[in-house]
Amino acid sequence: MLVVSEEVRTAVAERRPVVALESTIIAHGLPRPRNLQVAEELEAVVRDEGAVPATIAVLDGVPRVGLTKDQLQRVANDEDIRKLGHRDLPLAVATAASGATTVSATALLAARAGVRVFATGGLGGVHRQWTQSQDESADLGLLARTRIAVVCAGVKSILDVGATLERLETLGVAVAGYGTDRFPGFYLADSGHPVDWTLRTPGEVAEVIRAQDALGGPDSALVVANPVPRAAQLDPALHARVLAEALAACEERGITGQAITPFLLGELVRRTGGASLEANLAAVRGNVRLAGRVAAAWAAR
Ligand code: PSU
Ligand code: MN
Repeated sequence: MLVVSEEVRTAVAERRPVVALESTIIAHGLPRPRNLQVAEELEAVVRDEGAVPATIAVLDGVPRVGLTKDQLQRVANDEDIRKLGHRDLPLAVATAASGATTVSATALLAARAGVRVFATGGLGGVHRQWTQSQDESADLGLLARTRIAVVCAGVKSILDVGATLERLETLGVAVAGYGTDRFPGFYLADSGHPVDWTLRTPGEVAEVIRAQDALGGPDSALVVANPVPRAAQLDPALHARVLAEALAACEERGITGQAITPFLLGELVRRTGGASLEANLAAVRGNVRLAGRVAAAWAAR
């Protein structure tokens, strides 16, 4: 039911470094045609660190871990491709649908394929206005039940970051800042919230993964929160202004459900004249590079 590319399967079997990459950011998080360039670039960054990239998506009902060039192109170019959270996977399989996988679906499929390290941009989480909408990304619940290390720039700043951190604590998901004691803010290096733990090298992250495996306990994730380099972050004042505008536009147009995150990210790109896109990409690139190094350190175990 799950097709793991030969390259990824062999690397996992031989305990060589592998990094899982999600596809929702490609299909729904970035504008075309830049998205395909970025998808290819991210795979190249993983290879540059001596690891094998495993981009994950569902094509014609087949969940795939590790895509060919043509398959990656399809994910980037198909305007009708769905957005699949983990709950959507059996529905997509049974109906032969195609979809890009979010953090939750990617983490589940990666773990099934034996991939231990995953890189993305920003995690989903608790949305502002949660008390009315009850909108909390399925990313959180899945990360509470999946043994995977996910390198991210924190959670998307469109969310209620404080509430998301509280949920991660309740759910028992380990969180550490990478080289910082501040929780990163996706487009910003600092979300304004502290983290309790700081890890400083890929080797230290690999040690935590090892300890998680050795301790056993519930299968939960490790969130490695890696800030966007300060020089590449979005201007905080601009961020605050356009985010307020985008949230108002979202409410005005009555956007709900799965469409909220892509809508807000798109509005931010438009309203910052592309500056939020550059900050997003800088964050993702940094995360993918760090994930490659962590995977390499873990493989050397
Ligand atoms: N990070 C990005 N861009 C994205 C996402 C994350 O830089 O598009 C995606 C991830 O796939 C994440 C999803 O799982 O947004 C969360 O969507 P929702 O809030 O609907 O759960
Ligand atoms: Mn949601």
